[in-house]
Amino acid sequence: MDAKVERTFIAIKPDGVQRGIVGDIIKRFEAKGFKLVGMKMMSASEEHLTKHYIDLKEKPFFKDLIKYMSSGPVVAMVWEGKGAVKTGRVMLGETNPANSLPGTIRGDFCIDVGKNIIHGSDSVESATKEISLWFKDDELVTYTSCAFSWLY
Ligand code: D4T
Repeated sequence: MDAKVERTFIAIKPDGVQRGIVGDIIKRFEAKGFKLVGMKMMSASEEHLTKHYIDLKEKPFFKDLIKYMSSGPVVAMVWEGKGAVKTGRVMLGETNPANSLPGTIRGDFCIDVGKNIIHGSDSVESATKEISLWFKDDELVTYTSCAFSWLY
């Protein structure tokens, strides 16, 4: 695969939506140079979220996590670009905002691990699975950004 078309799944969680941070988050990914290829707002069902977080099913915080994630709308997005998965995670910061440096999204906008405002795929393999769970093929767009030749 061409490195420049690597895709990652990013979701602004219910607290990020309620607190009005959607624009700030989108702005960071745009300013970095990543290309938005899919976006929708949705209220995710517990069943859908259980599929998304299936690897965490045995964790003690699983039930609270599903309750929190289904407590309001989320903004689901797919961003594309070279190193989108790894760089996306760096931009997010650590899972626990207390360990996230200033300048990262969690470092700048939240406090508690149970309200950490944003999700980002942790590997290319997870990204592929998550994108197909959250988006139908025809909800993703292919286009050339006019900034492409100024980024690469
Ligand atoms: P997500 O998947 O939401 O991007 O988070 P991370 O990839 O950074 O971290 P994760 O999968 O280990 O955790 C998923 C989700 O669970 C919440 N959580 C996590 C929690 O409430 N308590 C905890 O102790 C941990 C480790 C936060 C993120």
